[in-house]
Amino acid sequence: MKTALITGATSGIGKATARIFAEEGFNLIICGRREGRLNELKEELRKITEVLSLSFDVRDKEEVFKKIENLPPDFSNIDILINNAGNAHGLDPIQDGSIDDWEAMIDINLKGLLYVSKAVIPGMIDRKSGHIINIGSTAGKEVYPNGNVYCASKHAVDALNQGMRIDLNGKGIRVGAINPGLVKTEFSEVRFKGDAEKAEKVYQGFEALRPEDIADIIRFVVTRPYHVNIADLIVMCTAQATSTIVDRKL
Ligand code: NDP
Ligand code: 8X3
Repeated sequence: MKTALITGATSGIGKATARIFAEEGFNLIICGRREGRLNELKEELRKITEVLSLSFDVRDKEEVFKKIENLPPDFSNIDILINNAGNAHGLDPIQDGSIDDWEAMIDINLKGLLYVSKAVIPGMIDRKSGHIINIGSTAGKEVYPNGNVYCASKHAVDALNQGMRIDLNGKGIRVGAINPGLVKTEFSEVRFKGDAEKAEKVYQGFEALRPEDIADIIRFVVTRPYHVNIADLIVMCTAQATSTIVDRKL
């Protein structure tokens, strides 16, 4: 049975992916900072599969390596890594942006993804098998007003997705990215620091993607035959054409 490690499994896309992977019967390592949420999800999913919860902040590199290098034997061979943990922090013009927000996005979306990947990849190389899915964004394919540093962090994920695929070529490891457009999760609440009204407005007047839509695509990607690697996928809701062109019926 395959073992999948999902970062950012306490909410949104990561949580929906954990649920869909449980249906597939995968052993799950669910990660995030909020232990209470991890425990709740573990309670729910352990009825159908084996689940281990690992609470750590992806910014804390010592913790990332300690947790991933000391997995119990039943979970230590990670077949699938979903690099999903991440968020936007703020939506300000570059001249007004908060340095704390910039650092959070670079430390979580980029450096955190690197730490987790570095902890997981050696085992995949030893076993000559593995599948890494990097959750990028349309913000990694284009830049929108005030998106500056978030877009930069996701462009970096796009570059790393390509770089990982090149460097791991011939080692039996599949690497690919899924780049969603607007998905209704806690993403905008985090971006606007808990301002629920502002967050709600992002998704007003059209039917945004749901986290389950992305999870379903991730399921498709990981269940292709071994010789098929979906290298890079952009997914938008029907109402969205680009980051800034969204057909809102307001
Ligand atoms: P959510 O806010 O719903 O989920 C974010 C997840 O990331 C949470 O589980 C959170 O867990 C985890 N996370 C955030 N910071 C850290 C950290 N420092 N250490 C460990 N885990 C962390 O957002 P989404 O589900 O929408 O986002 C998931 C991914 O999808 C992100 O990479 C995002 O950039 C990307 N994405 C989202 C889109 C959208 O429109 N929603 C579109 C395109 C891409 P916890 O707080 O418990 O640590
Ligand atoms: C999330 C999509 O457009 O809010 O990455 O940046 S967007």
